[in-house]
Amino acid sequence: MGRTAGTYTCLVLLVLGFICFTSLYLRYLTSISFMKNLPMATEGAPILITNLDSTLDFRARPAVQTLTSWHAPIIWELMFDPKLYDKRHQEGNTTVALTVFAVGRYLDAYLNTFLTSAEKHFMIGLPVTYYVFTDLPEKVPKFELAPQRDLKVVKVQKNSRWQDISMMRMKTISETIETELEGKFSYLFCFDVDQEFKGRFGSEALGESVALLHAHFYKLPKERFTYDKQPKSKAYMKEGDYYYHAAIFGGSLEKVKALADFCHVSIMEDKMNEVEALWHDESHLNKYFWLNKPSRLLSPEYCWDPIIGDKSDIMVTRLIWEPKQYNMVRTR
Ligand code: 5GW
Ligand code: MN
Repeated sequence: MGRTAGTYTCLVLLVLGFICFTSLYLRYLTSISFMKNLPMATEGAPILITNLDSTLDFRARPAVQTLTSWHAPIIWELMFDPKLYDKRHQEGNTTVALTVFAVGRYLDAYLNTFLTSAEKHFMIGLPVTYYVFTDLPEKVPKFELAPQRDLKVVKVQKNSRWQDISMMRMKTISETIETELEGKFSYLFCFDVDQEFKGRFGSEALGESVALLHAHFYKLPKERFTYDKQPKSKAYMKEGDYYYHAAIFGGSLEKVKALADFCHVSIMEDKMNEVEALWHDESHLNKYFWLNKPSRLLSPEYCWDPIIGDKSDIMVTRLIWEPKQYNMVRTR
């Protein structure tokens, strides 16, 4: 009797062990096949950072898409190990520049909140330089920046049409990369000012060419994407992959310059042809990312509009849209 029970237990343990082993092995195999599909590191990227994305867990968020058809990761909370990303970027001496425009009334309305909150949440642990573009340099608030963080103010002209304030950012960004930034930074991020950081916006967001999924569109069918539909415009698109939000884009300096140049040249051509894209610079940005696929996508956790009722996919709000101030409304 005792012997039979012993043999039986032994058998059950063996079977359990086998099941455990096979499932672990299968998991390992699938993770390897995921890795094979990941974008290859480009030349020049520090070796330490090269294989970081092979640590991403693409199954951490079953309810949302975490990989594009061209194998770019879409970054959501739980997919990445923040400490590991920070450590590797620190070891690789990654440096980050951030551009933000605060022209006219937008300076008083938004800049202070944007910068104060960025000091708490944006790329903490890495050297960061803010570039603030404004027509009112003397009105930029004085800041106590954390060590390794710097702020530069660049004076720009104020365009009279609001569409031009927004669109001409592309020209200024391109020129600034060429004259100021090239060679000094590993990555550049460009932000709208009317937003507030609320949670970690860290090194997991860094990549060669980074686009943001628009919070209002990421769940909608493609037919509802508001691409430009005028064949006369350079931004005209028949079809696309996603609807990207122009409030945040980034990447290597080279890639951001290519994007900014593309958008600026397209905007100028449209002006010559007396056409203006539906959503201005954002329409051109969407066209650029359709023709030049981003290597990394940020989920709407990286730029959320609190007005949206369905928050079921949003585990962390890292950055939120500020409410529009009504003394500045226009037809958008
Ligand atoms: C002002 C009135 C209407 C539209 C834009 C402006 C405006 C934009 C401005 O007066 N000053 C300014 O610095 N901007 C910059 O352009 C800000 O960085 C702003 O975040 C960015 C885009 O304009 P937004 O934020 O009003 O556009 P949406 O797409 O968020 O509505
Ligand atoms: Mn905005």
